[in-house]
Amino acid sequence: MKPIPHSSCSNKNRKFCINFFGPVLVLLLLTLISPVGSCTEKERSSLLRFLTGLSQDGGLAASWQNSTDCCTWEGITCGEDGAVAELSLASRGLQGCISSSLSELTSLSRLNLSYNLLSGGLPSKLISTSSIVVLDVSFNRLDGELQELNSSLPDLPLQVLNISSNLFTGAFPSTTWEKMSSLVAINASNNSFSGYIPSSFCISSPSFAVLDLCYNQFSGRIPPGIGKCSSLITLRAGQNNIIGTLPDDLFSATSLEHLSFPNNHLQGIIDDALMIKLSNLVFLDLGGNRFSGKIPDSIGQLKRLEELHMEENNISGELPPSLGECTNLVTINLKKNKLKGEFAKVNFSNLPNLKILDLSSNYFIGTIPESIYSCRNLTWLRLSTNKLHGELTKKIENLKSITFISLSYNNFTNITNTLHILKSLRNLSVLLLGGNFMHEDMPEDETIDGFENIQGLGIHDCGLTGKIPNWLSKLRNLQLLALYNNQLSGPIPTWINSLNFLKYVDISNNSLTGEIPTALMEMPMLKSDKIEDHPDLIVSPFTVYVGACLCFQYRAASAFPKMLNLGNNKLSGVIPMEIGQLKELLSLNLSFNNLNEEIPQSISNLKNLMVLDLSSNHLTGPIPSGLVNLHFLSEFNVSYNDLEGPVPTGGQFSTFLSSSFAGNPKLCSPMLEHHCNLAVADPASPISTQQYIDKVVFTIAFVVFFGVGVLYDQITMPRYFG
Ligand SMILES: *[C@@H]1O[C@H](CO)[C@@H](O)[C@H](O)[C@H]1NC(C)=O
Ligand SMILES: *[C@@H]1O[C@H](CO)[C@@H](O)[C@H](O)[C@H]1NC(C)=O
Ligand SMILES: *[C@@H]1O[C@H](CO)[C@@H](O)[C@H](O)[C@H]1NC(C)=O
Ligand SMILES: *[C@@H]1O[C@H](CO)[C@@H](O)[C@H](O)[C@H]1NC(C)=O
Ligand SMILES: *[C@@H]1O[C@H](CO)[C@@H](O)[C@H](O)[C@H]1NC(C)=O
Ligand SMILES: *[C@@H]1O[C@H](CO)[C@@H](O)[C@H](O)[C@H]1NC(C)=O
Ligand SMILES: *[C@@H]1O[C@H](CO)[C@@H](O)[C@H](O)[C@H]1NC(C)=O
Ligand SMILES: *[C@@H]1O[C@H](CO)[C@@H](O)[C@H](O)[C@H]1NC(C)=O
Ligand SMILES: *[C@@H]1O[C@H](CO)[C@@H](O)[C@H](O)[C@H]1NC(C)=O
Ligand SMILES: *[C@@H]1O[C@H](CO)[C@@H](O)[C@H](O)[C@H]1NC(C)=O
Ligand SMILES: *[C@@H]1O[C@H](CO)[C@@H](O)[C@H](O)[C@H]1NC(C)=O
Ligand SMILES: CC(=O)N[C@H]1CO[C@H](CO)[C@@H](O)[C@@H]1O
Repeated sequence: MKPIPHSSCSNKNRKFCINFFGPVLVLLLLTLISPVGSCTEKERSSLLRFLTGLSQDGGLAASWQNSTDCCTWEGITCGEDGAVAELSLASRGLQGCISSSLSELTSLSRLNLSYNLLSGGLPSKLISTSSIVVLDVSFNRLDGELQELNSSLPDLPLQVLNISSNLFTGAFPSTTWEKMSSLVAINASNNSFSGYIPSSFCISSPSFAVLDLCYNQFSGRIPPGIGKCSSLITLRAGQNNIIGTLPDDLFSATSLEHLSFPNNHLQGIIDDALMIKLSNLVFLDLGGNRFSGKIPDSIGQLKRLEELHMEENNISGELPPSLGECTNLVTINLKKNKLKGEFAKVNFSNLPNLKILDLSSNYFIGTIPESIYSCRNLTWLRLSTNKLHGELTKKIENLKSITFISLSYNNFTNITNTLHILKSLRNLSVLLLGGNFMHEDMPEDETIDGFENIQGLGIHDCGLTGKIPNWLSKLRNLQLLALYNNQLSGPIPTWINSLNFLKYVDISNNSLTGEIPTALMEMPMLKSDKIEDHPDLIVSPFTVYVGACLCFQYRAASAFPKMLNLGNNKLSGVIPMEIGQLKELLSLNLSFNNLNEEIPQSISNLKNLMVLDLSSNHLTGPIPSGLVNLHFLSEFNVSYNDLEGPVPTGGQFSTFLSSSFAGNPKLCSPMLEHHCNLAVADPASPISTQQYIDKVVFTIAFVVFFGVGVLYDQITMPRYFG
């Protein structure tokens, strides 16, 4: 018997892999004689070498005793001949490296080490054994490059290789696959492979069915030769840097059911005559590329199609009416293209399974086709930023499952009618109507009730007149209210604190009058973070995509910033001292009002504040010095008031520009025109380490609170990109 070599874990994680017990084991094993029908001494030795290569064995050693038949060891299954056939150690918390000794198990056909913390390389001997059929090392921390196999090897039996969700780098093997005539599936997604996509398996392996290369750094074009993959069912390569067009040859892979190349740099026109060849397609995702031209008419022939994703391309022309013939459609996402014409050209009556329809940010005209109201399973309807007009009709009440409607930035009319129709949709949780109903009256009709589950309501940018209506007080589940850019007058209603979940209020740029009500200072969500038992705002439709390309478009819709924006109104009186109670606030904007007297010291209690804008009021007195203790404050504006005294120094204040303080002639600071007396002046200090840390903390916090949320995009981003 050969002495046991030191672990072959090849690269940088070597330190985990020192074989402490090797010599001892040799002695022990030499004394062993394996009983007939159980695993051989050689197998036991290979397994124990694998075990010693682990720095964390998840308790395996207790079961893997040299004295017992290894067929009884945890995770091991032997064949009828008593030889080790399967090693199944998924989710064991294993750490350390994968010893190449496993390749000596000559009957091992299935090896599953997924969901561990294994590191180092994947021994190439394991891929090239003459026994392994299924190799799954997905969800580990394996790294390094995969070597091309020696071309002199005989044909190998490997059928399934799952190396996804690791840290592999370098070029993806190409000629290696020529040795594997039984290959069925390769999943190499979620690594850092680069270079070209190979297509060699299409020639060598007639049964090749699944290739997943999503989330890597593949470049170059889609290789010719894929069309020879006559059994190919799934081809995913989203989130790479692939260029060029869809090669004609690709359309010869007529078994394809799942074709997905989102977020690459693909371009060109999708050929009508070729598209038809892929009549087995169930899932097509070409989103986030540069495709142009029209959606081919022949798409109607794809009778099995369930998901169509072509968002964020340069697709023009009208929607082909034939789309209405894809009767199995569940998802249509065509947002952010250059589609025009009437989308009523499609008869939606024949799409009973449709759940998600996103046609936002195109140039559609006309009215919402009545036929859409027959899609009883529709949960997500986004038509924002088009040129649609008209009124909703009663028939929309058929959409009992709908949870999200965005009609923002069109030219819909009759808001009273719209709200009366939509109020009965019991599952509606987000309703975005902004940028329509120009200069209509905000309905104050008490018969607007319902909206039982509404969590987010946006009726902004409408120039609506009237008051903040009382019916809003009945929306018990409201978390987010956006009424900015209207002409609403009257006071801020005192019932505001009865909405227990309200945490985002933007009523800026209206004509609201009166004082800031103290009720506002009693808003439960802004006062306390204790209220956790409410479901978080809205599921994003992107969760649906997770099952799709594995192109991880999921974005947390929670973590909405807690915000009050009352800016640009006609509010008067003082900033209530009770403002200090709103400890959860991240952003407070009271700018462009007629507020007077001093800024209450208690404002310094708002420890989470990131944005504070009190500019363009008539505030007097000093800037509260306690504000320097607000470590997250990154935007601060008190310009154009009548403040006086020195600008506080230190903390985040060392990062604010003089424009934050402009227009207060009585303020003094070394950075302002008006310098303070030497006695009070404090030379601007260089940014300290603590301040730098604060900045970093802020940046992280900012990303967390402001950088997420589909809904946040929906509500606030149109302000910036229409
Ligand atoms: C490996 O084990 C994991 C966890 O049990 C399982 O999800 C996966 O399907 C297995 N892999 C193969 C190829 O069977
Ligand atoms: C790895 O991929 C194979 C083939 O697609 C699959 O059977 C297996 O379940 C995957 N493993 C995990 C952990 O998902
Ligand atoms: C590939 O592996 C990832 C996990 O790493 C999984 O989510 C995905 O579904 C797999 N792809 C296929 C085609 O099974
Ligand atoms: C991608 O791989 C990383 C590292 O293994 C893992 O944490 C992450 O969950 C994977 N992503 C998905 C969606 O599979
Ligand atoms: C978008 O498509 C039009 C033709 O429809 C073409 O003229 C234009 O160059 C394309 N733009 C990009 C960025 O590909
Ligand atoms: C749409 O299709 C339905 C069912 O096939 C049919 O009854 C209806 O007349 C069609 N509508 C239009 C506008 O063509
Ligand atoms: C409304 O939502 C609830 C809870 O999510 C769900 O159980 C119910 O089936 C939905 N109703 C319809 C008509 O979709
Ligand atoms: C919006 O609709 C109204 C009434 O239907 C019409 O007068 C107006 O011109 C339309 N505005 C735009 C920008 O299309
Ligand atoms: C709005 O719709 C309601 C109900 O359909 C109708 O009574 C009212 O006249 C409409 N208002 C306008 C301005 O068209
Ligand atoms: C304020 O709202 C009006 C509509 O009521 C709009 O025309 C104007 O542009 C808005 N101002 C700002 C600064 O957004
Ligand atoms: C505060 O609101 C005003 C008026 O709506 C706006 O102009 C300003 O940009 C806002 N300030 C911040 C910091 O967002
Ligand atoms: C049969 C045999 O050799 N058993 C040995 C296995 O290893 C332990 C120590 O880990 C020894 O105590 C046994 O004698």
